Amino acid sequence: MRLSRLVLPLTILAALVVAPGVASGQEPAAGTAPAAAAQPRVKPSLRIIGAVTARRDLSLTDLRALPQQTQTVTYAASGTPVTATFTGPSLTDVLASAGLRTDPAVKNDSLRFAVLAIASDGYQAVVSAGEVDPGFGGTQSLVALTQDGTPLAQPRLTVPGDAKGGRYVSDLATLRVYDLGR
Ligand SMILES: Nc1nc2c(c(=O)[nH]1)N[C@H]1C(S)=C(S)[C@@H](COP(=O)(O)O)O[C@H]1N2
Ligand SMILES: [Mo]
Repeated sequence: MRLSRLVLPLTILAALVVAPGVASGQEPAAGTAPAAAAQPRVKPSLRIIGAVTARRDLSLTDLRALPQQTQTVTYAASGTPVTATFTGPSLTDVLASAGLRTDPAVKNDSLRFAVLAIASDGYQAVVSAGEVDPGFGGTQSLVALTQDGTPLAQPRLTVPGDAKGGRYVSDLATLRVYDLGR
C-alpha cells in the first residue's frame, strides 16, 4: 500500500483520538467557537494557508529563527490605554516564508491581497498586504512572540498605529491569505 493511501485513514484515526466530541457529532453551543478550536494546542504553531505558494506550519522555533523586531506600541483596550513592548518576526517575513501567490506579470498584484488572522478562540481580524508594505501603508505588523519580555504561549499580531487594540489578535493560530481579486 502506498504511503499516501495511509495518510487519510491515519488522519481520521488521529481526529477520533484527539476530538472524540467532534467525531461523535456534538455541536458547539450556538455563538461559540467550535470546541476543538478552544482546546490548548498540543504543539503551538502558526498555520499559513490560502493564496500562498506553499502552506506552512511554523513552530515557535521556526518563528524565532526569523529576524526579530522590537516595538513599543500604545492602543486602547476597552477605553484604557495600554503600552506594551513586543518582539517577534515581521508579518511580512512570516508571510514571505509561505510566499504570496502573486503574478509578477500583473501590475501591483500584491495590493489585492489580505491576511485574515485567526485566533484559537475564533477571534479574527484582517490586515491588507498594502497596509504592511513599506512602500504603501508601512505598518510594521509583527507576529509577536514576547510581550513585555514574557514569552507568549501563542503568537500575537501587532498593528502599530491602530488606536484600538482590536487587531492585536492574541493566541494566533492561523494566517489565511486571500487574493481578493480572484
Ligand atoms: N484572540 C483574541 N485576541 C484579541 C481579543 C479577543 O477577544 N481574542 N480582543 C481584542 C481586543 S478587542 C483588544 S482591545 C485587545 C486587548 O488587548 P490586551 O489584552 O493587551 O488589553 O486584544 C485584542 N485581541
Ligand atoms: Mo477592544
